[in-house]
Amino acid sequence: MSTAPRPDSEHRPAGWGSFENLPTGRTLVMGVLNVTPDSFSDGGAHSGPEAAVAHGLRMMADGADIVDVGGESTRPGSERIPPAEERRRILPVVEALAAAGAVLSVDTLHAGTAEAALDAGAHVVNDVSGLSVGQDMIDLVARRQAPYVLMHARGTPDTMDGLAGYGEVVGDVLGELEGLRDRLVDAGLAPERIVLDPGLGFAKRGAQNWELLRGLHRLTATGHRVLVGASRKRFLGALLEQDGTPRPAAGRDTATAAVSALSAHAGAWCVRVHDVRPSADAVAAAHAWLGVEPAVLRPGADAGVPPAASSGADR
Ligand code: PMM
Repeated sequence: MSTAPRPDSEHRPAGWGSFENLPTGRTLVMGVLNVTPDSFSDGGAHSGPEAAVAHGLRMMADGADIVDVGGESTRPGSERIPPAEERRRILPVVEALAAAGAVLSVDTLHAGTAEAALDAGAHVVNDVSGLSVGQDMIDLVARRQAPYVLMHARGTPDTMDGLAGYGEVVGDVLGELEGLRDRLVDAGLAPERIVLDPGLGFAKRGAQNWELLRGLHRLTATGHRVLVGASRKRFLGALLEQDGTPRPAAGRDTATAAVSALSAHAGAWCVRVHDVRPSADAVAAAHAWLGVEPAVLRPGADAGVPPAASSGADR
């Protein structure tokens, strides 16, 4: 559940403006903005891009450092849509949020959509294809030197649930990510632009997600930034089940925030969440625990002038 917008005088979220300006030395929060026809519908009046943009701005005010814009659901069994429709949904939202200074990632399986979003002002490509990644996507991010979230997945949203056989899940996922990472580097993408993501819930059974979280340090040990996307996922619903019934997605935000805090403690670069405020707070608590300076906790905290990433002042 999102918090209500603050009064107008305070409701001027200042984003970090570019990937290079994102703070270093603390875990970032990425807010999920799913721009699908029913996502923001209140029965008609506010179902257009305006409602999605307003939600993105509200997540920034709540502490989102990055807004992840997606137009196509990748849940198991979800419906595939033509890339042209995907672009029609997300591009106006990307343009408006980029103009407001947001750092934006585009959550897409399609190189054409990723390129159009980069042209419209997005900064990061977030691709959940995993082992099915197309050469066109690899060539695109290499050509544009676009920061790229390389998420582990096997198969497609329709087939992935049957592909969760592993010898040792952390080692297998890491090995497959490193193979993909090498393809990206061979194509010319700078290694520091590659973010690794274990792909929780993508060809993973319940307990395997916890093993991956327990083994997160093996991903951070590669030297790459690491992103964790646990928000509201099925394995949290199973954890919180009552009488054999999984907790519905809307009741999983407290557990999500706990995973965010623990991910921050384990050195994740970023957590991807639907409800930003609880995770931003949880990450702030983890940072206080670790002794990280609180000065850079929120975009706009210093009147909207983000510190330069290279200053080191935020370490
Ligand atoms: N999970 C989903 C969608 N996109 N992107 C990254 N990088 N990591 C994830 O774990 C991830 C993602 C599926 O979750 P949603 O349908 O609730 O957004």
